[in-house]
Amino acid sequence: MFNKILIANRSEIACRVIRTAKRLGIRTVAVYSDADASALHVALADEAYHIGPSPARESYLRPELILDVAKRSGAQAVHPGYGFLSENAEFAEACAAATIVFIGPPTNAIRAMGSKSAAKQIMEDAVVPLVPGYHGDNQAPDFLRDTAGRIGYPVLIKASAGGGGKGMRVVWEGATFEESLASAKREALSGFGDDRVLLEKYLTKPRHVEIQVFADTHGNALHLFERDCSIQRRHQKVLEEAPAPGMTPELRAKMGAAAVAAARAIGYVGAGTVEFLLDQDGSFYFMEMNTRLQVEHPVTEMITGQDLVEWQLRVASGEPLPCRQDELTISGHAIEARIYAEDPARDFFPSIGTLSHLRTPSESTHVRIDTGVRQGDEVSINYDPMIAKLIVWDTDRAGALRRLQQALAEYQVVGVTTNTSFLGAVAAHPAFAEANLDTGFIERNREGLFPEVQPASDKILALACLDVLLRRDAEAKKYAAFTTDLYSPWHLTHGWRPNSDNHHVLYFIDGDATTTVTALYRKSCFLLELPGGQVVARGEIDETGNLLADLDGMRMTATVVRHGAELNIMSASVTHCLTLFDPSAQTAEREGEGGCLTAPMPGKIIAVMTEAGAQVKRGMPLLIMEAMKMEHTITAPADGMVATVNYTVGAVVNDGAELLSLIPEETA
Ligand code: MV4
Repeated sequence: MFNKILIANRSEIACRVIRTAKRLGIRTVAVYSDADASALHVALADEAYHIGPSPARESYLRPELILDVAKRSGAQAVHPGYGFLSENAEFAEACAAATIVFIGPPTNAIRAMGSKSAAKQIMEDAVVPLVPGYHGDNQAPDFLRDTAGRIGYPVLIKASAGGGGKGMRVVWEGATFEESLASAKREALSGFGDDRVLLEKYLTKPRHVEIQVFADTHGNALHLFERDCSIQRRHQKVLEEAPAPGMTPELRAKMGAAAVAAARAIGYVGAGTVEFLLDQDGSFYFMEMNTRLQVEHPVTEMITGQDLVEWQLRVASGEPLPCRQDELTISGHAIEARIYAEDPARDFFPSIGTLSHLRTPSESTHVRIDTGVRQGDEVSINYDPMIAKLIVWDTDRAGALRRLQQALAEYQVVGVTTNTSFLGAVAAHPAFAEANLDTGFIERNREGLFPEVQPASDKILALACLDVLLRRDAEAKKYAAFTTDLYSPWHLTHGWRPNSDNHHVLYFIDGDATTTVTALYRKSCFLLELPGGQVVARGEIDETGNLLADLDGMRMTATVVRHGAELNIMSASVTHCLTLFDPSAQTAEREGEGGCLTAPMPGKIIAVMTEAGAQVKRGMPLLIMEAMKMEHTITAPADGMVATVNYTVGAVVNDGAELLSLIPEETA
């Protein structure tokens, strides 16, 4: 077994490999780019070496930089993780040339699986089931068109050098074959530098079921059962689970045997995954083989109780497989959700920023979190925006699904937008609960997975108000404690006024809407006037910052996290973001501000008291707008000359609209 290994990766997979290495008493060497200088994987490793600038092509994808660190650190082996150099045959050869063990398969196996058509030929010879089709060298358009006719439409054209769905074309009828072929070849040439294609019968509602295989250097090979990865979006896996729903022992044995035969056919060593398309009639067909540890390997670990990274380390150091096939069993059901910093409402565009608040569900035998980030970390554009993998386990699928929904609801992230609500919608969808799975799941159930963002409920507004008011009280008490005049009426925050009903008015901007809540102070509680009526609210903020609330006698816990003027209210499975608008702060902000004057919120212009060219003095009223049932007077922030007046009485303006512009005196 190795004494020291280098992990040529970052984030969650690097942390995950380090965790197993530490448990086995193996010293670990991390590598990091500029952007990862304070990353978790660097902190966890025994040693860490800077390898270059943030872009992966200048750091993690540079074989010579990785090898240099391996030599300098005395690492005996390199674990590539997944992605990056994990399926780079040249890197694996360079490791061998430097007598450093590449923890992965032999390079010829990597190369053999690198070409779809070559892989299919190997599988055909090994009697592994293939989709009916053609993957030969004859690429003449006429021949391919005739072949497609013999296969029978619909037919799928795939780039031989492609993968992950790139360069695929579905052809529904012969009339469109030639143009689809030409288009697929063009895309293959530009994408992979190789325009060869193969043809397959197109399966209209397949599942993606993959088999985990493992082989050692002593001729042993086995499988660790299957994973269903059908829930994908644009060929990116979203949710994965093991075992596959509805799998029978007979089908499992057949698919497992086919996967092991595939591994043996290429002299495989180490962890590998054989991907199949499983048709509705129970037929299965080889799709491709991945020569690395997969992102989703934890669901296999959770149902078998095996540590696949430990298996990798043992096999790479020459040990035999830790188990025989008949010693492996399935216990329970596991589901993995990939938590990403991306915005489903913006077509899953990556969301970059600082993880200003990060609170995760507690880990247990039922909940595992593989992550590479900590609160305060930056999610940068340089890498895949995965925040974590949330893996849950229970004795059956329904139990695992409940655990998943609960854990997703407890996963709190502020500072970037995440896909947790989308994942929760998938997990809560009846079709998912019924295991009605296939690769078209997300497209087919789209409208149920992207619910319209609803306005804040009265409950959310009440929680936000309670948090604001309780924090203001706490702030005031803290301030009062530092003054000599402990009993000054100015320290009181309960809003008491002689001859009036003491109250606070809170303004919230909720998407495009604005909501006003009046909070009346009562003995030991607040009476909140919400859109849906009055609520008696009381509560406290505990030492962890949680809000313990009582709304009309209904008790609940919530977390309200500030991010600038934003309030992120998280309670049970609901997360809502409101912006607290403080008119006094807005005016204060303008004190020193020269230049243009913008609308503090959406509203309507009801009076204009100036004109372009007018000389004005600081504080002079220039314009009045009405918003949230109130009048807001926009005053001159400084002495100067009005340059432009951009709206007339009656105009409706958006938040931030430039109402007028001013040339301050010193520049006038
Ligand atoms: C297919 C198929 C239907 N019929 N082949 C997508 C990328 C690569 N993994 C192979 N893929 C497919 N090949 C035939 N003959 C449907 C897909 C497919 C898919 C497969 C697995 C997981 C997600 C998918 C999403 C779209 C299409």
